[in-house]
Amino acid sequence: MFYILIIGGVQMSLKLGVVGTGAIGKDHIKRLAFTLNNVELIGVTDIVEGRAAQVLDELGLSNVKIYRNDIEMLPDVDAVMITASSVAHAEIALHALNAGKYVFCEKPLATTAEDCLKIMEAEKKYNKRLLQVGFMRRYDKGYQELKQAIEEGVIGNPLILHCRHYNPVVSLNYTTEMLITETLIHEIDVLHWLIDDDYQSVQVIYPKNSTIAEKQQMQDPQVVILRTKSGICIIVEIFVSCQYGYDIQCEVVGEKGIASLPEPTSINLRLNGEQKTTILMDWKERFIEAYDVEIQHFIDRIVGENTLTGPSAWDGYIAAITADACVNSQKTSAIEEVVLVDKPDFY
Ligand code: ISE
Repeated sequence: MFYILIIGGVQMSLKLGVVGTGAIGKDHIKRLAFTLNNVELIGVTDIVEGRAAQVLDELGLSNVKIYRNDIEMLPDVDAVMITASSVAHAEIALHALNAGKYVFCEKPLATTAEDCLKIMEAEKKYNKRLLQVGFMRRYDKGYQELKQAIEEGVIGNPLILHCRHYNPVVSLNYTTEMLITETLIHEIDVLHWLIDDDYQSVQVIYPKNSTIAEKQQMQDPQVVILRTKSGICIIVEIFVSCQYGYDIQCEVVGEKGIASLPEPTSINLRLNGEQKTTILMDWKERFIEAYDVEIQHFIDRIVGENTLTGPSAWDGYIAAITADACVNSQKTSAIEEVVLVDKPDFY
């Protein structure tokens, strides 16, 4: 939906361009064009020949301009949304920041901690936040309710977290490492935000491999144990070929009770001698509202306040360093420390 706000005679609508039109790119293009307010989708670009045109055609958006690359798009936009493949995130983010543009970067911010630091340096020059990372779970109503219950002390101090991130299936190019860098990365971000604590160490354990994973030559499932600075123990099961559905669970055991992430609502059917509810299969459906709220928040903060408050480049850096420690542990089977640089005052 495209509304133009007129405040004091000034036109307030964010001119935005999208870099990358794969699965999540297409999804975001759709919400930018048809659902979100105060934003004008100026153009898109994709490194894959013909893909941008095909996506725009499928969505009935043939009036949106296709640029040859992100650099060509920059002069025409106020903000860039990065939904390209993860390895390209850092370069595109740096182009945009160096041109003084706002950036919404899908997770992960970059594939190396070093690139995250470069991005933080580029942003710091402006003395205000210009970049938000697409950690959408923080905008999910369920996680927000869980955080509120913890903060209100409903279950007492958190001691243990049991979490599950299961996908029915993943693309054939998925690797053992990607279970951490593309999948666990969401838990890495949302859990330290949830309990307001920092990670001290991590360890990855391999249970028996699934036969599907064996064919894809990856290790799946994996169990990740994260310990926080205050001593909370977090156990996350990652299983990306579980077949039965997209299943996200988070249970917080406190000193006097347990709080769990609410299940997505679905009717309960009693029929033909069975009782059943639906489990979603598609991750884009599970967090559909969170994505809308997250990106609307990004737009509104820029249009209204001229700065950002969502997940920052520092959060992207924490995720990258913690993911690196997990990937090391995949290789060593040992407990690996999470060592961060000092947090810049800016963040
Ligand atoms: C996928 O890579 C994502 O980024 C989604 O946000 C996540 O929910 C999904 O499980 C991942 O496979």
